[in-house]
Amino acid sequence: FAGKPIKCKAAVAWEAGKPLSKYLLQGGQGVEEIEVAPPKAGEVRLKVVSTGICHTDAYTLSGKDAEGRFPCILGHEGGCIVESVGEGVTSVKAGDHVIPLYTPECGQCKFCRSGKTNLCSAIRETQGRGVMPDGTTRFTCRGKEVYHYMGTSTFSEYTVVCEIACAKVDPAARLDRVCLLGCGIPTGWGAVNYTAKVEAGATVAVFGCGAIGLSVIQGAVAAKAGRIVAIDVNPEKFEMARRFGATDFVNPRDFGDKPIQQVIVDEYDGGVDYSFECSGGNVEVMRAALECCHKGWGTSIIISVAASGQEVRTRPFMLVTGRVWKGSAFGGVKGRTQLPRFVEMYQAGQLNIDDYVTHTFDLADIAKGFEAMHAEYCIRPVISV
Ligand code: AHE
Ligand code: ZN
Repeated sequence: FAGKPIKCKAAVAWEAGKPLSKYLLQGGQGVEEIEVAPPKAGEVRLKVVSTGICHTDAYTLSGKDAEGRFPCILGHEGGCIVESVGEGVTSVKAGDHVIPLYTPECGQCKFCRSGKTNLCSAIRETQGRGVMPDGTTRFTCRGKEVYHYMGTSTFSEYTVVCEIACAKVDPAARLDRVCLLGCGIPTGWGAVNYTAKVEAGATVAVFGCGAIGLSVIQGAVAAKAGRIVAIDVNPEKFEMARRFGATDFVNPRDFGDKPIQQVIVDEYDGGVDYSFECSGGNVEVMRAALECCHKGWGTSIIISVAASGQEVRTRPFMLVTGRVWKGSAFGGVKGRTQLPRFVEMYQAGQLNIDDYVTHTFDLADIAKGFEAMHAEYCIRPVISV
């Protein structure tokens, strides 16, 4: 196929606020046929083997994402194999196993050279507009241009991404597992170890025990944190949190009207050393996470994505008296240089990925994956593409 368009199946999100299923069911088929153009210079065409579904995909589909553009192909947790490469691409070749990165790593922009952040700026602007760096898309469906999403678009049998957005990983690793390293797991683990730099013995509070919260817990165990406090209004989540290494469990609903920040300050000797907000974008939880931190040094990391227009608040006194508010994207992880190590940890049994996979579906049934995410208990649906 190299150099030629590929016809393949994909889940196309035609319109914001409409369930994917409505369109997937058109014509009685679960998915639609699209055409994927060959990669241009600096680009790589990938065969997607597996993909996770993240709440951010549902968020964008809902229409709340200021950057959502339709029609598009969603998906950003991919386990892929390079099909062909465009002109000038040297760091990957056909057959390599890669995880696409929504936070790429060019190594040359001001951000990459700063050594202070993983937020590469090389292609961020076009990525946010759903196009490749030359301003065009590689997808067409029913004669219409279809936009890319987060520079990854993994809900398709084939996708095109930039070379700088390819993390090459050990081909021995299961792609139906390491696909989850495309977002949720490094986001939580990295927030602990790269953004907060949690030290041994520290007390850590985790608000929300979904995929990100569990990854924070794993990261805190790796950092040898002392007490790891799992907080969730759904006590069903505590069993898995315990399995991942949480030591304490708090359900805010058990304390009546008492604000959860007050509960934590009272129970944990003035508050925690670090807190992580993995609530799925609830700005009141973000506030509670900051305010449950210990006076003088407690640091809170915002991880989840709040709907555009939402704002966080606290009394400035909370910061004046030494609490620190931070946030990070993709856990501060530099994908091309640091993601291969996550795969090694998984292969060595030092990073749990298997337990996240609570549901599996074929691409044609991806709508069921979206439904499962909002069902009672689901950490991650993984789609076999
Ligand atoms: N487009 C959204 C913002 C979305 C957002 O914050 N995305 C996170 C990743 S979510 C992964 O599930 C992120 O990494 N952001 C950094 C960046 O550069 O976008 C909006 O509200 O406009
Ligand atoms: Zn995500």
